[in-house]
Amino acid sequence: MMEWAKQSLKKVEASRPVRLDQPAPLPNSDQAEALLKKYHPDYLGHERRLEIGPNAGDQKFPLELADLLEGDSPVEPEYIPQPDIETDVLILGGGGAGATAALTLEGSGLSVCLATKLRLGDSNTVMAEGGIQSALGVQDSPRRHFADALVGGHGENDPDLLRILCEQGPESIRWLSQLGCLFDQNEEGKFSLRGGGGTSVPRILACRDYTGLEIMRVLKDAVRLTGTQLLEEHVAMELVDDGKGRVTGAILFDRKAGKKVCVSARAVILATGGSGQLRLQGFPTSNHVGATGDGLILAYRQGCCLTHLDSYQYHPSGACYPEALAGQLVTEAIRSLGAQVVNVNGESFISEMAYRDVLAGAIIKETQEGRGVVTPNSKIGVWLDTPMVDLKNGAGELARQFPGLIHRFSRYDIDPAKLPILIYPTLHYQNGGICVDKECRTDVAGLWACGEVTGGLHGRNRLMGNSLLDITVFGRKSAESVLRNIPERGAVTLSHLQKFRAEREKIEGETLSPKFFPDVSKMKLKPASFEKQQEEKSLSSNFEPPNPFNF
Ligand code: MEZ
Repeated sequence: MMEWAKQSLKKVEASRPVRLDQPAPLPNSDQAEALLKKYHPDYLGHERRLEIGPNAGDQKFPLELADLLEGDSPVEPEYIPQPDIETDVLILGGGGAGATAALTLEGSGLSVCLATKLRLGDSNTVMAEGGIQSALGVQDSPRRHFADALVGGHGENDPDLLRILCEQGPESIRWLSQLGCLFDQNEEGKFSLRGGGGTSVPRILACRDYTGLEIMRVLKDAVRLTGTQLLEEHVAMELVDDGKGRVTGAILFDRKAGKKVCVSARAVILATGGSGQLRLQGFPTSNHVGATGDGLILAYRQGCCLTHLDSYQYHPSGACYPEALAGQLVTEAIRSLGAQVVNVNGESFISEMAYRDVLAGAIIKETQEGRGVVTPNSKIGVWLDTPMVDLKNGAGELARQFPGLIHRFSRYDIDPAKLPILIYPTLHYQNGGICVDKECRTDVAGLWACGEVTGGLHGRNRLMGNSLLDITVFGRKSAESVLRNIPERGAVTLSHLQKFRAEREKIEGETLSPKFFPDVSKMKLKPASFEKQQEEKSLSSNFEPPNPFNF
């Protein structure tokens, strides 16, 4: 297998004994900065300022996102919202943060409605592999966790949010365990803790390499047992307001019925997740198909400030070969157990435990300077020397710790315990997002936000495992704050949209936003019925399946 890379694979194998004894060093701060400035996609000027809305004229946004933030709503100007559903709390988003908020509200006496554009659980949460951080180790503490995350975030994390995250870590693990989440334990029955890029002590709990899937499994099962009204395949098109600046619900699009549904709510929690499927600069992504940044657009139109959205996380180890796996996550945990990052000549050029942004920059540099490995389809990457995990930890360790990885690659006749795998940075996480306070309140009354859609917590570079903790801690916080502060029911209008439309008259172009689904998925707001799809397939002689690549 991978005959085309035979020469390079020989060099990788030959250099293993030396690399085992002499791993590449971590870059110093000058080297790290130089790598970021010259090679990291955030620093290449693919961004612009906005002309309208609360962030107009200040920070820059990636071009793809800027166009959507200034786009027009798909809701027709003549539409007059009339509530079809009344609920106390409307949660938008069916991933980990939204599910956690719903569970926290259970039993409070408030009615809760959770709307998700796909199915409950379809989210970046399930894509998270390597683990969740919590200061549970003997030499660890929330302060140490705080310090590590602050350095990793380039000192730009919101200290109040970060403090809450770190302090609430142990309690969140207890909560998830009580719900039934089975974190890996050692022989003494204690949680196994792994290290990660930027953690000064082992702090990452995992469920092998499917941690997010396991967490979402228990959250999803638990939500289905609550009184939460679930609206699956309901796409959030627009938020509604009371005409005096308070959010009072949302207009959804019921994909099955093919019609709008207006929900009146006393409080709305936005938990719509990230935006990796915008595939900035043509990068592949590790994100699930719904991650198109919808919540950012809806909140921005209401007047919410956004922060740090010029900062995205490109996970250094996205799969690069075989192409069917392109962009999929190869968990950082593999690197923390010893897999090294190696170029075409079998040389280890940077410590695999460098911060994610720096490591991504170093990999891009290596490929741009001719030391990458070129696939038969002209994709380029570097090796992640996975057999080193067994060399360092004993035979069978890779398969024991990373069954998901073995399963995915074995379908293409690649055994990562025997052969290295080819990687390239993949768009993984939206570091920035909607500004929130310690209670997850946005700038606009009636609207709370939690999870990846928010910004500030992780600064400019999130550490591994802090996003699964984020959704747990702040999913709960947002719901607790709603419980304390829920307003009375208000009128349902689109007056903010009228104001936004007046402001956007100066914007050229006809972009409609949110995007809802990535172009490559060919998914539509209103899906064609199954029969119609079959009919279209048989009528069209040149029918092609969706192309999962966009780079
Ligand atoms: O938090 C993450 O992004 C994570 C755990 C990713 C991974 O490498 O597994």
